[in-house]
Amino acid sequence: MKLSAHRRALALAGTAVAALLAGAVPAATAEQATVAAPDIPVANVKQHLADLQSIASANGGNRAHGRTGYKASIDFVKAKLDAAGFTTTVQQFTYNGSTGYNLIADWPGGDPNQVVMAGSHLDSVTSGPGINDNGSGSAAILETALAVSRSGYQPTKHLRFGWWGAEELGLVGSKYYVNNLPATERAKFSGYLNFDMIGSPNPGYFVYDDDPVIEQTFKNYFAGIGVPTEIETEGDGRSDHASFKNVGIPVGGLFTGASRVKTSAQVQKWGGTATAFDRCYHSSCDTTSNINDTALDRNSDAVAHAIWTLSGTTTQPPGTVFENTADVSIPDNGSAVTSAVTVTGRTGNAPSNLPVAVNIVHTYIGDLQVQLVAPDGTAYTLKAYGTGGSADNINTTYTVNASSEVANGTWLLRVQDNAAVDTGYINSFKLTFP
Ligand code: DTR
Ligand code: CA
Ligand code: ZN
Ligand code: ZN
Repeated sequence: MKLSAHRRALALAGTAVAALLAGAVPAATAEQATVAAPDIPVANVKQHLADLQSIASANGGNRAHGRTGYKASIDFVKAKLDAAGFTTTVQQFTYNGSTGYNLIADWPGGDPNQVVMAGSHLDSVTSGPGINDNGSGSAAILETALAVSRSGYQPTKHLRFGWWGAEELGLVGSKYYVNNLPATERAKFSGYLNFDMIGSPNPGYFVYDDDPVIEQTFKNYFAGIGVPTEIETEGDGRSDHASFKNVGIPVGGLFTGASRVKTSAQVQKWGGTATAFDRCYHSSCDTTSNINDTALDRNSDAVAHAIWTLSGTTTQPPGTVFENTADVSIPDNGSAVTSAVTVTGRTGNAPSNLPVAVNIVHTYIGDLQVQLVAPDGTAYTLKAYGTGGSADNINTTYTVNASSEVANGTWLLRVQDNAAVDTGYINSFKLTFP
């Protein structure tokens, strides 16, 4: 159907003006709400463990300090965090004649004078791949960090994550990090949360008995899911939290047990067997089959609960709308046209469920290809050419997994009419950030 001359003139004018009008139509943000921790998908955590297993298998069977498998592990974790909008730093140190690496990842925003940090050692012993010790902790905090990005969480306090080198040789990496923190920086820490072995195959649920607020935060989580916990009694000095505790930073953490044997009373409490919590501790059998999925899931969710709770639930401008309502004429069987919105004021990446509201007036939508183009140029096809047949108009909200895209920037709705006769125009294009 041909547009009337009047409508067409408006539409053409709209095309020219569209680029100028591109931009957000700020919505009235809803009442500021608090934000609860999301569930951490244990499947995602297990995928990270599978990837770490592959790294070990490709590097002599381990991920130990000074070996190629460790640096490959650092590079693997760093790449995911960079893609998710974190500010990452690799800190080098030397120990036993080999170069070691710590990976630090800061989530932009939050009060820089109140730092909440979660950490895990990423190195294994030389005798095995170290999937429970300590791929489990490393993968859980990695997935929690990715969940922060996916949700666009904006905590009151500043979030920082750390993956330590050479813990197995004596907390070397975390000591190096803390020792190189000026006293002024140490004073900014609200707390450090340590996760070393949190997926043991015959698990116990242990909470470090250090800072009372952190301890209670973890206890509350497990009480909420009906899982009894015990105080970790052998933990002092046995993992990276000791490096932070030694300089007066409040610490806490979780542990599911190593070579110690589960008592019969603990079997009654948690199930399992009266054998070692992890019979593969520091052994070659510490592989992806050396993980209890339920323990890994519960502890990953506890990590997220503590991070969200201790960083101060804060406001998230829900329902922030970026919309362009300028009409843009679509040339019949012609080149693609675009409508643009410029997203500002967001931190990190777009969500995995980004609503894209599209309104196109057209008399044969089968002619149209409709795409969302992210600020970096990545195109997401919302509607393929040839679909929709002779129906009129598109008035649909599509959901796009845009979690790999940085939120801020200019997003385009790109439309092309690929068949003659029928034509139309873009009426509006709207992105809604949660
Ligand atoms: N030293 C840790 C394992 C370990 C043993 N006991 C505890 C208590 C709390 C945390 C960790 C541990 C390692 O081998 O990496
Ligand atoms: Ca979960
Ligand atoms: Zn160990
Ligand atoms: Zn460990």
